Amino acid sequence: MQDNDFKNVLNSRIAETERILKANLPEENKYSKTVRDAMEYSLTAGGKRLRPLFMQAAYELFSCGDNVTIGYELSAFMSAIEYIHTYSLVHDDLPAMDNDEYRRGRLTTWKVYGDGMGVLAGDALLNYAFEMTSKAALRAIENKDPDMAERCIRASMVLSDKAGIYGMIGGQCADICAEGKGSNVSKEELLFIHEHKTGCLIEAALMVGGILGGAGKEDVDKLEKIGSDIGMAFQIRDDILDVIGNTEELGKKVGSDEANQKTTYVTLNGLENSQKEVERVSYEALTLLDELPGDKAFLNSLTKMLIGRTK
Ligand code: GRG
Repeated sequence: MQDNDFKNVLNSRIAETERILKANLPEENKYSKTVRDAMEYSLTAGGKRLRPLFMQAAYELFSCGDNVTIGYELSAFMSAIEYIHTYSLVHDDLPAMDNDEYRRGRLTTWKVYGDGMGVLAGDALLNYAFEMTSKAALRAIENKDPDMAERCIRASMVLSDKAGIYGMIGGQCADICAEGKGSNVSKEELLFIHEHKTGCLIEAALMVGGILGGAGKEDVDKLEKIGSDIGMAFQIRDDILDVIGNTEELGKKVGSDEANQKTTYVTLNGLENSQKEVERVSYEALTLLDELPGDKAFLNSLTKMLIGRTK
């Protein structure tokens, strides 16, 4: 895909994703308005929307090719994964975790609404994500589409598995436990943290897209491996950006890993080798992507864009 074509498609997909994310938010209620506002605040603060974009692109590989209309089920799951991702950031920024005041260039949710409301907004986003995926399954049953209902249930299982104790929460736990160890964190431990905290949700995005689109087990396994590689490249690049990045562009402080004497891929392997690893695992993902059906041009360009990302 030509650079300009890719940028145009990317921008229009981000705009459509943002429309869906907002449209799918829960109704307002006067007594729970504050938490609803905090959910919306955290969700509409920008962000790259990578997980829904990856999900949509994987879905398209197995349905009718490029630019498929986003139907009810895909819209529900694209929203659910971004709600889960947003909840994880809202909770990660809390005083009890990273105590961060800025994210995506704006004050963090707890800084605006208070830490109690920050906890609740994260909880509400997580609960609401699975309300959406359950509704999608129920609607398919009511529409007498057992095949789609089964896909929704399988996709929901993957999402809960990858976001929970076996996935992102497990990774966050390992990360918190490693904090006290300063620079005495082993490479094995660090890879576990990266794979789980960052990789699992990217794996889920691709797997859910594939499952909803009708992919068989073998292809879903390949999507999982591709997600794992992209997640690893993404996180190593994140470690690099914490050293060479620009606060304005990133929308958050840089240099925090060094200030916290944190072990990162960069502290273990140096900047140059870290970027080489970003490229190696990204190309591994691209090679595996070639084995999947459908038009891979958008997924290919999206993965390549992340190799040198600056935000
Ligand atoms: C609190 C359960 C719980 C988990 C938190 C995601 C996470 C785990 C912590 C956030 C801190 C961090 C550096 C995570 C690594 C993953 C990562 C780079 C997240 C940011 O994802 P982007 O860059 O964010 O896609 P945007 O803002 O673009 O949506």
